[in-house]
Amino acid sequence: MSAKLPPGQQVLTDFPRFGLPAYARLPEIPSHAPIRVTGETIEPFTFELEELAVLPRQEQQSDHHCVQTWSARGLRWSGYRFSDFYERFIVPRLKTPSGEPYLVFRAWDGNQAMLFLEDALAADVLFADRLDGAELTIEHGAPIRLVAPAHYGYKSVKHLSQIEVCRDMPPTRRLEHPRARVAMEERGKWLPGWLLRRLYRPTIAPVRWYYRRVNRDARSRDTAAR
Ligand SMILES: Nc1nc2c(c(=O)[nH]1)N[C@H]1C(S)=C(S)[C@@H](COP(=O)(O)O)O[C@H]1N2
Ligand SMILES: [Mo]
Repeated sequence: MSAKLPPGQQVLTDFPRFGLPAYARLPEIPSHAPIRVTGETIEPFTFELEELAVLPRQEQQSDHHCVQTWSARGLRWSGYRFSDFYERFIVPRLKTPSGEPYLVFRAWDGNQAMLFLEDALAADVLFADRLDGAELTIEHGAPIRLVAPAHYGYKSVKHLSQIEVCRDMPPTRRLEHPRARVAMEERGKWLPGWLLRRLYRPTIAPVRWYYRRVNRDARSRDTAAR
């Protein structure tokens, strides 16, 4: 967490559940939800979430910067460093000693994002299972989400289901910038950050409204069905 906000961001006092409209509905997560790790140059494996407990627990306070220009400051995450996971779980299964330069993180709701391995190994990239002193809720990415504070929020994939290790740069999705570094205002791959911030800012309120509405309607339908 730094004192100054990155370029083009404004502070929100809350931390809304947020994303593309397609992912507004809370996803159905299987009650047993191990994470699969795949890739041409590793021995694929699946790990149970409980296995992460062999790694040292990491507490961290960091800011979340959504590409749509809102920031939530001082979030207290708890979980495991991705770099510790990488050393312990992935490195021993690599068929190439140097490892591959790209990773894709996929989620139970169908969302995904790629990260350069170099960026994913930063000390503040976590697999988080706790937020602000409580177990991570489904709204914020349970059972496990990625937290990559130096990158726009869309790289912090919620509800992790799969990780792929890639030799070639995987295709980025729609508006995704390959690195999306907040400090460099790498908001998107087509248009410059200073322009995108103007286009994105007016979309915050409608997305918040839609996210609240979709889940309120879903909850009342569930209650009616019971
Ligand atoms: N699986 C998944 N991860 C996701 C998203 C999503 O829709 N699905 N949205 C991304 C975006 S755009 C942002 S800003 C953050 C929002 O996290 P929050 O809903 O916990 O606030 O999650 C990111 N990770
Ligand atoms: Mo976002």
